[in-house]
Amino acid sequence: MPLPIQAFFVPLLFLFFFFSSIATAAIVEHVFQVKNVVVKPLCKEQMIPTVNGSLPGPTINVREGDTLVVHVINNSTYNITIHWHGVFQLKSSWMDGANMISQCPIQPRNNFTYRFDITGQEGTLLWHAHVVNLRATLHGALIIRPRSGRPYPFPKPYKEVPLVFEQWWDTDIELLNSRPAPISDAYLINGLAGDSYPCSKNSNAHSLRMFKLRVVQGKTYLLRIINAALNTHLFFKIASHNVTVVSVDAVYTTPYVSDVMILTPGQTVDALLTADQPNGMYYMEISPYTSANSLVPVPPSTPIRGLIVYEDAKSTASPSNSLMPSGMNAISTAHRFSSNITSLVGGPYWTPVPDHVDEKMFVTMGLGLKPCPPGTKCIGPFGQRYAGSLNNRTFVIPGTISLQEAYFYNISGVYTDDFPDQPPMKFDYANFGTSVKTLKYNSTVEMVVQNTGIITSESHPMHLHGFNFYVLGYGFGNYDPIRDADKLNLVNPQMHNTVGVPPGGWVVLRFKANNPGAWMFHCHMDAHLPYGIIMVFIVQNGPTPETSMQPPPSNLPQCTRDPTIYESLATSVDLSS
Ligand SMILES: *C1O[C@H](CO)[C@@H](O)[C@H](O)[C@H]1NC(C)=O
Ligand SMILES: *[C@@H]1O[C@H](CO)[C@@H](O)[C@H](O)[C@H]1NC(C)=O
Ligand SMILES: *[C@@H]1O[C@H](CO)[C@@H](O)[C@H](O)[C@H]1NC(C)=O
Ligand SMILES: *[C@@H]1O[C@H](CO)[C@@H](O)[C@H](O)[C@H]1NC(C)=O
Ligand SMILES: *[C@@H]1O[C@H](CO)[C@@H](O)[C@H](O)[C@H]1NC(C)=O
Ligand SMILES: *[C@@H]1O[C@H](CO)[C@@H](O)[C@H](O)[C@H]1NC(C)=O
Ligand SMILES: *[C@@H]1O[C@H](CO)[C@@H](O)[C@H](O)[C@H]1NC(C)=O
Ligand SMILES: *[C@@H]1O[C@H](CO)[C@@H](O)[C@H](O)[C@H]1NC(C)=O
Ligand SMILES: *[C@@H]1O[C@H](CO)[C@@H](O)[C@H](O)[C@H]1NC(C)=O
Ligand SMILES: *[C@@H]1O[C@H](CO)[C@@H](O)[C@H](O)[C@H]1NC(C)=O
Repeated sequence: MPLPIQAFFVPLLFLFFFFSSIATAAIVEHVFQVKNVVVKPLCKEQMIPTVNGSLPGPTINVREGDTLVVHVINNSTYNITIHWHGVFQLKSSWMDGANMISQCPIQPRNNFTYRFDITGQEGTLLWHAHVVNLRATLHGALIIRPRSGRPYPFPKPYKEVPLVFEQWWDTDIELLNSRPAPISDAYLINGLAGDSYPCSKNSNAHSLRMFKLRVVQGKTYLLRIINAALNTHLFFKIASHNVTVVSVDAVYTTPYVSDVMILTPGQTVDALLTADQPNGMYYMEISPYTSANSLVPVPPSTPIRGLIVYEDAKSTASPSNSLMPSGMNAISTAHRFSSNITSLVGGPYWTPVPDHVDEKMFVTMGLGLKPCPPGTKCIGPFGQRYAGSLNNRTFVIPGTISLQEAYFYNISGVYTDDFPDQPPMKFDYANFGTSVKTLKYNSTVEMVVQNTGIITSESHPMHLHGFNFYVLGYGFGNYDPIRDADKLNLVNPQMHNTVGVPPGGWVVLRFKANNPGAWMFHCHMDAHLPYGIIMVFIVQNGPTPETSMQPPPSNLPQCTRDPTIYESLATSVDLSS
């Protein structure tokens, strides 16, 4: 395979031999060296933090039922956490890697070992840093295959190909770290910008800087697609080919044929591509979906291309192009793709939708404006500053200790347990605080998430840590609890860990809170995290040790060596209970 990062398939082969001999769960162990290296995807050399020096970072291959152990050694100049995006972390909430929520960061010259089981899910997920903008370059694929001997619920593909979409700033990472990030310069497919960018274009035609997938006519490939972009939804299309979606966010779907797909930041799609066209070369293309109105700056819409090359294609052939949706067509295309996916009922891990709801929440979400504090310069429209909120709460990330430690050790003053189930009548985006919603173990939560679009009605990708949720419905306008509730899909709804709330519209989500710990629910556009579009669910312990939080690992990174914060922790909670 002429993939740019050969490492993709080396561990795969190794695992294949390893697992063909044993049928039981394995321990898969890796080292992540986080270090600054110089790369040059466009014209300029840039120093970026990476895992092991590659962009994207190494692909992790596991099987369902395995234990994954990753030793993260921070040899960079940044605070780091690694989030295993979409992994349930059943009984391992300390391993979620959410900075200041599940743990304090791994500081430079420090290390931490993530160790957790991967159970009850298969497909493609991603890992990424969860500290300010660092996931722009610290990310990679996490591929969960079925346990040895178990087939996929679709025809076995000839080959599997990870496709990681990334957003690139051709600028100093320090500037990127000053929030919010400036407008990005390019997108990348597996680290490569393609032939429509300067420097990419000039470097020896199609030979160097464009991702190429060589295919054999008649064979079927499983594309494992990840949107690792910080801030943009991306359309993906292959010229003259349809694909069959078989899984989203590592949940199997009813096979769905489409010529174009859309992924929000943090979403993944597994799709089968059959090389069923005449020998030749075909562009694959990604393009940003900008649902925001003109008040919000949008990145350039230059297409980002890769190439499908049939084995017998003439090297002189010119690739055929694809036509990307644009304008209003983009909104309807995005909606058609997103809303038509259904789960594979009866497939592996399918669980029927719980019909009894314990907690009903109506959550308004949006981006607004606040006056700029005197003496500062704000980048929002009319010289104001952006402020985001959920139900009139603008979340403030704790500064001295992680929220989960504050919960576990019963330390007061870090958060308030008062996140409202309903929005107040009127918003003014003034209510800054760290507010959480506490859930009883095993309760079923239903959330209507309403995009209020105060200054812009752009689509926000909402991501829940620790759980998948059913997406019972999508719609535009205001959610109507009578008319719209009747149309919800309780039979075979799609499941996600990240969902794009339509611009000026709503989604209805349902999940079962069967995993104790502190779990973020937040907008996965990284630019919106500092605006506070975040809340946290605290799921209480169940009745047994098996359904209760474990104590944190002894080497969990600490925010400070200040003994006054930590000295009483060991005695403040009875760990034996
Ligand atoms: C990284 O580790 C090396 C030792 O392995 C140390 O000399 C260096 O200062 C560290 N750099 C950073 C940025 O932590
Ligand atoms: C990362 O690099 C380290 C040190 O070079 C190596 O031991 C490790 O195997 C690499 N990890 C992966 C996942 O490739
Ligand atoms: C850590 O980074 C420093 C430069 O910051 C470098 O000199 C050293 O070799 C690195 N160590 C490892 C183990 O990569
Ligand atoms: C990890 O950190 C501990 C101290 O916290 C240190 O003893 C150990 O050598 C470090 N391991 C690596 C691989 O750097
Ligand atoms: C893709 O699917 C559509 C609808 O099923 C069909 O009309 C079209 O011909 C297909 N295109 C290709 C290239 O197979
Ligand atoms: C998908 O959803 C749209 C509504 O957005 C509907 O018109 C269409 O028939 C659905 N089905 C398919 C296969 O696209
Ligand atoms: C937690 O602390 C509060 C006071 O700060 C106290 O009222 C409560 O009983 C404590 N709960 C537990 C479980 O220790
Ligand atoms: C929204 O939050 C602000 C700040 O706390 C508060 O003054 C205002 O009353 C809240 N809005 C409503 C309608 O409760
Ligand atoms: C939680 O729900 C599951 C079914 O979803 C049930 O099997 C289990 O007994 C419940 N546990 C508790 C403690 O309620
Ligand atoms: C890194 O984390 C520590 C502990 O939370 C914090 O004190 C420090 O300010 C952080 N550094 C940066 C650059 O954010």
